[in-house]
Amino acid sequence: MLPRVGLIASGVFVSLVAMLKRSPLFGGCLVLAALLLTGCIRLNGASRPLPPTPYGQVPSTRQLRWHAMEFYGFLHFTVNTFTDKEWGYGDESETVFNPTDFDADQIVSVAKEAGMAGLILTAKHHDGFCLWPSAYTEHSVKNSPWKDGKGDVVAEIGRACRRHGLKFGVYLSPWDRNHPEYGREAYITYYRNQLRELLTNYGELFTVWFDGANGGDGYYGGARETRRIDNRTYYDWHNTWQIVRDLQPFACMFSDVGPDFRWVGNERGIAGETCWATLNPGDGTPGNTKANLNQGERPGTHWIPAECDVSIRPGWFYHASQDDQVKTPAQLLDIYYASVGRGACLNLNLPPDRRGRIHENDVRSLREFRRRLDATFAENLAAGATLSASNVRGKHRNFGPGRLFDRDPNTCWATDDFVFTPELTLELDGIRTFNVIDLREHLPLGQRIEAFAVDARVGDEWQEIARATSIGNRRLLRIDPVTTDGVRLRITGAAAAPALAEFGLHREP
Ligand code: FUL
Repeated sequence: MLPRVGLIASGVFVSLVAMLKRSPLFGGCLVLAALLLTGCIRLNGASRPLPPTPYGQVPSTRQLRWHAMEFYGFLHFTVNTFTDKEWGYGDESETVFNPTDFDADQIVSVAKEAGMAGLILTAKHHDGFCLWPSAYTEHSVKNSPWKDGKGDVVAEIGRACRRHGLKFGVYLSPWDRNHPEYGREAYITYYRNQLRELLTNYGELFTVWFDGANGGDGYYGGARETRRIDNRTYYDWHNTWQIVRDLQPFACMFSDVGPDFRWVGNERGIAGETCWATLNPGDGTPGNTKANLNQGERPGTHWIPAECDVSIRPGWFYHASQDDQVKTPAQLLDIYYASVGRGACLNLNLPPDRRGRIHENDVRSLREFRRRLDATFAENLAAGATLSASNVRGKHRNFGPGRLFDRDPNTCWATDDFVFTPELTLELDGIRTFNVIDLREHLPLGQRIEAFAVDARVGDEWQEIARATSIGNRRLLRIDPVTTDGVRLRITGAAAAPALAEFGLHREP
């Protein structure tokens, strides 16, 4: 009924404008027209409910882009690859950097085949050696024998990423064990100059990654001493971050506490069983927080979701001695479910070897990991189900449970305001066996759901098969295989009317 009233009102409005346009009273009638128009919107509005009001902190556009990536990689590559170290002292000769068969396309295509959406290269690690020919130091590829000093690893990886459709990001270690001025004001100018080079010469960056290792002993231009800095004040982070905002507005910045995404608190790739995207980072400077990085905090003052960084090998850099310690496909899957599956992004490190390629053992493991993931998520066994929800916002199909199966994170099943604990029953299109449950919240409205449970129908009874807390970008629950034709999702706790974007049931082989 109401949409028709709206249509008639719109029709009357259009004819009125056409008539009055020819009249000398047209100007004055604009006010009347505006009033009528408002009325129309209200009438139509009643039939098509507005989305729920966002709850608490919500992600920025750049953070939403980052969330959507879910899985990307790190490339740890520098003089350490050739000296067999994890942390170079800063006195390494530039001549040690000499990959014998560097192949950016091989590196990037391995990442792409593994399903990564982007790569982050260590443009400079703690040893200070630069993988691009920086104008501000001699300690770089330009003084290495590789390509007669004409090479630029940052440019080559960046271009290969673009060729293969991956996003590109850089790691620029704040700690620099080579630079003579490290610990003093002059180094900050140097660091910012380098940052500007990377932000302006290598196309769009999806991230700038600021690691948290800061100060200690080093070469420091020959001083060979220990230099301590106060991480809260030395880098003047807020002004340093501003350079990134000015030059790459869509780059998300990582440090232990953000500002755009945070460290998950361990280098094993494991997010908290409960993992909120919000945090109370204090004044926001690294080293000045007691925030719970692994689980996040709720309600938090900022939207700073977690990134799980972990290496495919024990070390971040390539060591031939670790060729037999590459994580197995099963270990990689466990990490995936404990990171992406808990609403975080997974940043998996692949260290190029001394040839400048990803080693065959790593490639083998990644391929099988990807094969199993693809097999698992190829089909959503809930997609053909008949749905009945205890509540639908405004009883309108725009917010109906059908939205859970459109593979569009921008639509959602939402409830009326103050309906916090709805239920959804799914009559599956046959008897199905599944062992993975997949949910996503509609992130632009914030993290609303605090607890949920899933039941399977066994005979005439509902039996609980899974329960968990946070969802956020994504929640994956691995369970023992369940065979049934009836499933029920119960939202058991929420801070605001739930807005769930996707729901899936899958079978992991
Ligand atoms: C840390 C560094 O000390 C490690 O070498 C590695 O780069 C890791 C990702 O970040 O802060």
